Amino acid sequence: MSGALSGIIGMSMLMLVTVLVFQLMDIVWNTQVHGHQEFTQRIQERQATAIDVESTADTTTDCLTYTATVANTGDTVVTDFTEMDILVQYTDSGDNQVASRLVYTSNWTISMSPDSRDPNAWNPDETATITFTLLLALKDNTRGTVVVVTPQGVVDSSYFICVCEAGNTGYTDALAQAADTGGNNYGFEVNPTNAFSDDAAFAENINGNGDRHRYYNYGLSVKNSCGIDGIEVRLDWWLDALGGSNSMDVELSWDAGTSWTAAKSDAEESNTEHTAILGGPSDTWGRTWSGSEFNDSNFRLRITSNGVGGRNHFLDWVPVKVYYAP
Ligand SMILES: [Ca+2]
Ligand SMILES: [Ca+2]
Ligand SMILES: [Ca+2]
Ligand SMILES: [Ca+2]
Repeated sequence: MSGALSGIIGMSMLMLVTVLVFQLMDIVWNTQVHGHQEFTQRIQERQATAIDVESTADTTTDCLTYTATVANTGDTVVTDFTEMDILVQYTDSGDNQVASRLVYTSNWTISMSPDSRDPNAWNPDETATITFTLLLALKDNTRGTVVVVTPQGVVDSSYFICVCEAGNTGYTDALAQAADTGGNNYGFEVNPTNAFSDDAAFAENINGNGDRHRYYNYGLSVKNSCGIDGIEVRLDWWLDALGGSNSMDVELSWDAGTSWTAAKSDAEESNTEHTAILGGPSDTWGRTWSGSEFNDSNFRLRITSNGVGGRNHFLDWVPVKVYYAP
């Protein structure tokens, strides 16, 4: 009896084990099939993905922030940018060799143009602008490498450079002003901010011979690896009436108004607006400048209204243009 019972129990156990083994095999098989399908899908996605880093450009003169223009030349969409990698390799301004992975949103951002399909997703035939910021600036006159890796593991790379290219800032407008000492100490006492732009509105210095006024915060941005070839200042100005040997002087400061260049003067008198150009593409106003001396914390421009006879001096615009070259 006990022998028969143990036989039945043995058979039951065997059947149970067999069922469990088959179930386990089924699970393993399904997992393998599923994994294989996923793997195949990833291979196919990867084969369908292609990008092309078409160009890079520095967006600031400090060689710190760059843009990479990257075309989606494949057939897949990138939606999750946290799965993308932006890798950079370069020599920084402290002469350190850097190889780092930049962090999405902290160190790099992406935008698509045109972004006509699926807003904020990077579709085939859309070009992405990737803006990336280095932890420390790229060394002057060197180039670094940026590598773009898609979530599918597809890679393209390009160089980015910190090299001065000859050019000029174009006429830039002041965004700040203040009366200086001299004359009646009020400078252009009426609407001084009207000299920020070329238009019908103008600043007025009333009966103020010898009055001085500062214009600054020009937002001039010149790489330190550039040499300064020339500085041009434009004065659009006139008088209320002729007579009295009137003129307008301009001086420039590179250290926030502590030191000044020798003045350049326009002595053309007119009672309607005329344009005077002081300095020019190859006139450095008597000194050697560095790029950083044009930034807003350093560069200042000072105007002096000269004359006798109590004339009013009117000023429409006083922009600055800086010429630079390697
Ligand atoms: Ca899109
Ligand atoms: Ca005045
Ligand atoms: Ca004008
Ligand atoms: Ca104006």
